[in-house]
Amino acid sequence: MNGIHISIPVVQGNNIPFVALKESDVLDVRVWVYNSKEVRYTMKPLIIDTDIGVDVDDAFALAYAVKSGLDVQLITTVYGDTELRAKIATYLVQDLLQADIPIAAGLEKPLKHKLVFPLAGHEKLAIPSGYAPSINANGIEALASTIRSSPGIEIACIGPLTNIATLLSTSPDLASNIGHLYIMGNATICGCGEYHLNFRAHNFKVDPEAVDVVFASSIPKTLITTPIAKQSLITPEDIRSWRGNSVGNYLADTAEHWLAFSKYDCAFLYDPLVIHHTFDYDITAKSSYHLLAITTSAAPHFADLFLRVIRR
Ligand SMILES: [Ca+2]
Repeated sequence: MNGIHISIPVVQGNNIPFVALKESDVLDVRVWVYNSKEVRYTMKPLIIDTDIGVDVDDAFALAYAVKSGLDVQLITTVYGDTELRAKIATYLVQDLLQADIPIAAGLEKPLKHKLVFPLAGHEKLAIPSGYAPSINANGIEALASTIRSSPGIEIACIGPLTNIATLLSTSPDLASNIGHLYIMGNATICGCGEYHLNFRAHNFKVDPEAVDVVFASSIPKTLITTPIAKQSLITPEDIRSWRGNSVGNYLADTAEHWLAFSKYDCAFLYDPLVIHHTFDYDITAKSSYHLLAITTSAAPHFADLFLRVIRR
């Protein structure tokens, strides 16, 4: 903080879970309060690499990042129809949330796998008919230039790891510029101080070679695991409670399309929990293995926090 001490006002209440304060280039501190717990963090540049479109949790994650005031410098899309995914992200982030964040479409095909699961069909309902924003089709180049210009930048990897693996393979010098990778996936922790990555997790299963590249890198990583993330969920009643404004209506519509398709009676907050780790790392406990930490405990109050932020 460059030796400057500033007293930061804190507001606590059901509808105001945190207060943001931003002053000049020497202070960029946010204070986030939940009950008596106070979390202070400095703003850090962040990239979000997402497969927004089928499961609604990516849309939740982008809304959660923007509504939390994070310094998101780039959003890239990955896997399958990345142009449609980029259009969905553009509509949500730039049109509805009014956030000036660049968005670029990344790679459609896994490194080696021939099979790409098709979209479910309800994704096109997430953008208005005829919506045709200009899309930057070179996500890898956008990743490289953003990382190069922002040493220490962190990446929330909430889709398959194809883009990140390709970046590390084609521009290995950029690995030292990446401060941390927060990865949604799965692993089994063994009793002998070891772990095994679990390739049944969707993000790992569809591009296992990309997982190998990313996990072989020297970048510090946190793996948010499926069983831990799955313990934070919201109900159809929670979703209906968002209605009343354009963003809330959009998220509710999109979530209801997903629930109708998936036949689930709740929506799991996998990807929002990944985003939350980027500014409140202790939301879960973890086991550490050199450069990798793997979540081991649930975050029982996270769904409540998420709902409060989305309702702001
Ligand atoms: Ca995702």
